[in-house]
Amino acid sequence: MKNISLIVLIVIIGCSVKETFPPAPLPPVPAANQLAWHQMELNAFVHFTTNTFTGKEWGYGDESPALFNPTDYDADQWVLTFKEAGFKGVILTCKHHDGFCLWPSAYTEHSVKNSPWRDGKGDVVRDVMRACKKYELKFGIYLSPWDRNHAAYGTPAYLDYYRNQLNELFTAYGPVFEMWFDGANGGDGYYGGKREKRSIEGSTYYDWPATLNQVRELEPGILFFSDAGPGVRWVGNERGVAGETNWNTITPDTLYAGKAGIEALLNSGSENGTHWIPAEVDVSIRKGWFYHAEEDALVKTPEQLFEIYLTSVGRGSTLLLNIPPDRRGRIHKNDSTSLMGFRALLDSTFKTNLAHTAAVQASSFRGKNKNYAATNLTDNNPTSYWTTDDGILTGSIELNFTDKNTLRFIELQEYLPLGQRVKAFTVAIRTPNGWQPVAAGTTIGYKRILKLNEVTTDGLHIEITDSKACPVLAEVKIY
Ligand code: FUL
Repeated sequence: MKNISLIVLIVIIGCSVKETFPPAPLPPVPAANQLAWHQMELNAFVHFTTNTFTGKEWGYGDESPALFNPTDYDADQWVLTFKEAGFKGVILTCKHHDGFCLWPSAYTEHSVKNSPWRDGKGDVVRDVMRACKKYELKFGIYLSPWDRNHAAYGTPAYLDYYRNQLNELFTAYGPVFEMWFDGANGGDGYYGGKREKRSIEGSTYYDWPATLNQVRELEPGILFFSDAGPGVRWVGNERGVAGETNWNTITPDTLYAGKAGIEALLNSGSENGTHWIPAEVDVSIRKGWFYHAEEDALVKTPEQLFEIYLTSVGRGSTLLLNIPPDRRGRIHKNDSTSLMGFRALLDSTFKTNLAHTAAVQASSFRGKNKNYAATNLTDNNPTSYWTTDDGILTGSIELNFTDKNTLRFIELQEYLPLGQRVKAFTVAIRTPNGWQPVAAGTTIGYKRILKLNEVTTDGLHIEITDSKACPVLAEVKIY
């Protein structure tokens, strides 16, 4: 009899111990550098080249380096402006499609070394990298694969040139957190004076795997952005809008930079994608990517930037906002004023997290173990989480406030080290007539923000209605 009780006891303990193991990761999961990238949320993009002085968006490649001559250049001013606006990284167009290099490359004459600026001794890449170190932002590199200046573009010899430049950049400058390859592949250009159209086979010409391996040797933690990743994918538009459904997962086999017609897929990712390749939202604060004085009145307002924040960061992406320096080599005051207004809007909107003041409970939590209880959702600690037993794919969370509050936003976060799971959720508020739905969403990912349109209530009900595996939520915030 005693033995039987002992066995029963061991079985009971065994069961409860088993259930309190954390959920197994649901592959694919993010790598450490991707997780760090998610947490950055806001990065600045800087487009600067001879286009700034010619008024073009895509230089033909025949622009004289003598055109590049900023009159009051100050890279520290750019980076400090970005820092004050809350940006965590900067990606610089070291070379855009026109081929002009913002550093004195040993492999071409088409660079700052042949410009009158600083008597040919200037180096924008070095200055931005140093300013990033000074102000503690991460530094990233854009090196256009398409080069309308280079005579060898379209032949294998150009690949040597491109790779030599990568070696140069990744040896002399760094650390580099992200490397950007855009999808503009081939077309007409100067090409060393030939002035012709050159087409390339986008899926094979660049032999990306070899190039990426070369860069990885020099910068093991690097994240590569392109339409297809492998580190970060394009979001499929340049309007600042990630998919309302936004999976960080996608199957990259059939993707390559520049492939036509993949925008919708890139925008939403795929629920059962084989790789973790989150979407990055690139958009310009102006109409164009480069500074043009005639667009001074078209700088996006703080309110427009705030809406873009909601459709990018608020949909689980990272926002890469382009802010181009002007002909002086400074961020124009219209842009910096707008950025500071944007910052002020973010700070005031997301200042008081009302979830802290609420009592929180869930329909169930894993193994009835407090390590996984709903209180983890409101502890402002993104490393603790609420989750359910394996096989439980739904669950509800209720927040009860002592007083009525007017609610404008709800922010949810999944615990990404265990993979992206939630497929659908709803939000309701308590009213005298029972629970009234006020919002609904599909994916959550790193962060999901939904508008609540100033509803007044003392209770909120979140229902996870579908999930790929037991839901694992890190935070719920209410503003
Ligand atoms: C595109 C380029 O063609 C644009 O000029 C800009 O650099 C944008 C960010 O990427 O592919």
